[in-house]
Amino acid sequence: MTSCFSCRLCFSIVAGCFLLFLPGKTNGQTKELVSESAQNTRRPNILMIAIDDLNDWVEPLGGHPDVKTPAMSRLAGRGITFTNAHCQAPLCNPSRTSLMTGKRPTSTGVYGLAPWIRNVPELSSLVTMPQYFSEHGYRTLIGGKIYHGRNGFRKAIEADVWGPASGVGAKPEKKLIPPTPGGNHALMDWGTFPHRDEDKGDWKVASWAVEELESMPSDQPFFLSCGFFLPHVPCYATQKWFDLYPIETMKMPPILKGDRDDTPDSSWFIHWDLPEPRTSWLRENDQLVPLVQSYLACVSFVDSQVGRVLDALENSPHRDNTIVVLWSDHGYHLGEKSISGKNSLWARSTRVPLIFAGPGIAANEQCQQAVELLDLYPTLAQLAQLPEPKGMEGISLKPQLQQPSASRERPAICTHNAGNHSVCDERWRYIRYADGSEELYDRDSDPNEAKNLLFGNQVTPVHRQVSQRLAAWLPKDEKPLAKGSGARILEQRVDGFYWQGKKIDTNARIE
Ligand SMILES: [Ca+2]
Ligand SMILES: [Ca+2]
Repeated sequence: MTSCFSCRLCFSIVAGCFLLFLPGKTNGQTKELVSESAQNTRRPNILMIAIDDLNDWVEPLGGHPDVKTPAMSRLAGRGITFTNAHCQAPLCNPSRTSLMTGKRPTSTGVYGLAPWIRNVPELSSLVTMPQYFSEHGYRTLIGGKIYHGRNGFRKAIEADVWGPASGVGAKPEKKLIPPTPGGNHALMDWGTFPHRDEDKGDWKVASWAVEELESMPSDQPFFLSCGFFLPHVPCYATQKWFDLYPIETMKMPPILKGDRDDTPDSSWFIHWDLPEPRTSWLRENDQLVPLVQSYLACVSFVDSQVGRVLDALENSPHRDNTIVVLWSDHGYHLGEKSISGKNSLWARSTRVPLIFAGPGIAANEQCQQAVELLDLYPTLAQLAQLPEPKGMEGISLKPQLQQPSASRERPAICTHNAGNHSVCDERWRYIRYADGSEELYDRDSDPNEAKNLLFGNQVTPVHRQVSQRLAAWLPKDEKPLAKGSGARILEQRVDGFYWQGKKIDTNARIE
């Protein structure tokens, strides 16, 4: 599938023989170790690069015609780009929880920015991806934003080595934009101010990853997770990155008038009241263009940090035996469909960069099959020739990494709070909300998902048939909210919908 910027312009990854079972040193569970270090040295290393809130505005996905991401293009040239990859939740905590545990939000009940799995008795013993690799003899390292916020930060059970926490780094003395609705949230800011790239949080995370790659012990395979914070708001970058995107020539995203006239009320309920400004506020305050420019500047800056880490890998003894995987936790709206931010079930929120490179992976290829971030855990385990992890809900991408045209049956599912899901295959996106309302988009002819084919009374039998086929994949037996859930929680109760514990008054919609 090719992403289009507008209707008019189309911009276009065998285990050894002897296993010893030794007491685990990190998490109290049995630790399975390969007896010979020679076995370990044959296993590939994993370098996982995570980027926060990065939508498809990267060169390998062509989501914005002007975007400059040479490092991600270089990685794509060495590997496979999944052009139809989707997050399992359009929000940091549930998306990352899903990816790192291999379970859907509907299987854990983690839908909001809280809880952290270790705080929930029935989830606390879930084996995360780094833990699984640690159990199999890997040295695990986590730096920057892998889990949401400071979840698990510096906890020995999560990783052997911890790098810096994620963070903005240098900040202006006060916000650069006018006070934003909903409490003038400190993160809702963007623009440039005098500072140095070296003073940014992501620079420090990249520097840590570079140092670890340069000094990595060679007698043990590693799983290095390096998580960048930008282009998450606040979108601050130094002037040089803004200079890449002169306002006079910068293209704006397709913001279609009346685009939500054919979307149900529930499409508003799932992002009822957010600190991220609506498009109307951005326009009234002359902030739409500055936001787009700031986001692009931050994407290019973070790409340069990806480049520093890739350079370090390529200059290291590990270059030929390391699988690199790059992903973002979800996308981002920059004015499309009347909103900025995430928390929607459309492509702008669900479509994410997903690139694999390394030994055994085809170079410079694209895979158009619908895939899920949930697939990472079983994929990386299989690529490392580890036993199949238990309880995985994703499906290994190894067939596609060897042959990009290898077909997959299952579509990609994204969930935002219980009962609200989108289901994507190679062509269509079907959405069903908790109240039963629906949307269907033909992404071949309508890449911006503008025309809801289930709106009105003229639904064709073909569109009804496609909807029913995709609806059959909707999650069943959805778990209720996990203990301690909070932030961006939508609940359906007997007397209506509640956003963060407050009843939704449909007359008070903020557009
Ligand atoms: Ca995020
Ligand atoms: Ca529309």
